Order: sequence, then structure tokens, then C-alpha cells
Amino acid sequence: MTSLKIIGSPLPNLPWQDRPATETGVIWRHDANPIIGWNPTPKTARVFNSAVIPYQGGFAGVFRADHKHGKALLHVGFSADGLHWEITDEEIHWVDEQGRPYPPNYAYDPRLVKLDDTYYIVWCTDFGGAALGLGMTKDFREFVRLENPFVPFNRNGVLFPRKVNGNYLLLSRPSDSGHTPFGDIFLSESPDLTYWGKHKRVMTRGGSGWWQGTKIGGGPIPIETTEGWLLFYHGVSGTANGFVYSMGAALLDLESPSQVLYRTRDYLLTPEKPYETTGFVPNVVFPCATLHDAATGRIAIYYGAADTYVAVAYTQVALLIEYMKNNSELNPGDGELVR
Ligand code: BMA
Repeated sequence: MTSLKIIGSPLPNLPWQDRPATETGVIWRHDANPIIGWNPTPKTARVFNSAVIPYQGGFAGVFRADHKHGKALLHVGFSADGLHWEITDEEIHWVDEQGRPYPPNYAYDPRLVKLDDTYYIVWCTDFGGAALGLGMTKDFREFVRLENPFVPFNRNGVLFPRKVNGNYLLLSRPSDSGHTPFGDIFLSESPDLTYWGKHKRVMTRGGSGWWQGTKIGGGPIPIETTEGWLLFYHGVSGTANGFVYSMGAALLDLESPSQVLYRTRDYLLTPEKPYETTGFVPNVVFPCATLHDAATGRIAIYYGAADTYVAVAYTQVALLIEYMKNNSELNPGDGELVR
């Protein structure tokens, strides 16, 4: 094993299972997947594509829940072990910065990050079209919505866990109004989480990998390592029966994160298990969060499966990045400065 390490705090109580002896891949699934199934609360039909974070010795999460009326909203949940979750039946009641109710028309695919003493949530919201919503909480009880960072259309907003070169960083995937048949990952900077600029194109769809030929989108909050920012992302391929969502990973330069150092040529995880291939939307593996332990390099990846379930997979940082170095392919346009 190399000296490659996660930069961050120890998290000895994260969910973990050792790699099974029969496993040939560098990512392996939790053996009791899915961890959240159909109808998890009275009002909700499906919880998936959700975000978790260490909180008060256990874990808190912001969950995408499709209600029985069909629309997606965000809900809070808590867990002692990261695997068994108590999810509130009532959705988050957002207020604006003056304390007035500010409910999103819909809300899905949250990402959750702690910056200083505040937890920030970025999700896909209705802003006359799909756009990024931004909000914060300090205690997972009161949730304040801030200004939407960008105009429509945009999805897959992913904040970095610290400022880089003095600015906050946000990955996103600009698009059109539909179930976008295209899309690349961009990076934007802000001194204050309000004004965004210095946009760069980080990663393009396509290359020789058909699994990511249609569109790509950032996944969990990037993990800082001694060799770069580790970004899990989803890649989509179009088939005769609709889209297939798989997971890959990229390593971005620590000081200039729009530069892609390595990027998986093949997918790391693709729908294979019944809970990934069958559900409300078949063939979806959609990572939105990780828990990671800097002491051991262990990473637990939380992903939505088939727009129906929450599932967990594991990897070890040195094992994964070693694999990425040996199985990397950058695309034309990766790291391109867009002027
Ligand atoms: C995307 C988003 C995700 C969803 C995926 C597959 O556009 O809506 O929430 O998991 O489609 O349906």
C-alpha cells in the first residue's frame, strides 16, 4: 500500500465491511443492501439519492423523498450507525433569511457539506425550471434557504469541503429544460457563496467509455487526499430502453481542481443487483454522499438505486487511487478553460 492518505478527521464508527475474498473490483457493495426500502415513512414512497454526514457522535442526513403524491421533497434523518435511519415523515420546512416560509416547489438530489460550523445543502430545485437550490442549517432543525446560486437549468451541485485559493468552489452540470441528453461538469468560484464566477469546464462526457457517453454529473462532496480531490460522479449511457446510470471517479488537482489528473476509463459500479436494475426507474446507481475515515482510508459511498432505495458500497482510498492511476483515460476537453 502507498502512503496516500485522506486529509481530514478520523471517523472510526463509519459503516464498514472488508472486501470479500471473491471481489475483483475496487468497490464492493454492503452485504445487506438496500439499507432503505419502499415506503420508509407514512407519507413517502421512495427515499434515494440522499446525503449523510457525521453529526454529534452519530450521523445526520438530508434525504430525497418522493412522496405518495409523486413529488420529491427533502427530509431530515438521524442514525447511530449510518445504516439504520430514522427519517422524519414531515418534509423540511425551509424559511428565508428573514424567517418567512420559503418552501421549494420540489427538491431532489441533495448534497451536504460542513463549512466551519454550518451545514450547507445544495439540491435541485424549481426556479422556473430545474436549478440549484442552496440552504443551510446548524442543528438539522431549522433550515434557511439562501439565494439560488445559478439561473436555470442546472443540476448536480456539489460544494467542496473547504475554500481553495480563498474561494468556495461549486461543481455543477448546466443543461437544458428536459431530461437532458447532454451535460458536462463545470466548476465555479465564490468569495461568499452568493456571487459566482471564474467558471471552468472540468470534465466532459464521452471518450471511449460509452457508460458515460450521454452526460455526467458530480456526486458526493469531493474527498481531500494527499494526491488530489477524489470525486465520485455518475455517468449516463443512452440505450434503447432508456438511460443507464453508473458510477466512476476522478482525481482533481488539489490547488487547481479544474484540472483532472486521473479519471476512470471503465465504470466502478453499474446496475447489476436487483435493487439497482429494478424499481421506480430501473438501472440507476446515483452516488450522493460518502463517509470517510482519514485514519484508515476507508470510504463508505451512499448511492441511490433505481430511484427507489438507498444503498452503500465501500472502497479504500489507496486501493482505489492506485487502480485509477492504472486505468485512467482523460477526455478531450477535460480541464478546458471556457472563455
Ligand atoms: C436524473 C435525476 C435523478 C434520477 C435520475 C434517474 O435526472 O432526476 O434524481 O436519479 O435522473 O431517474
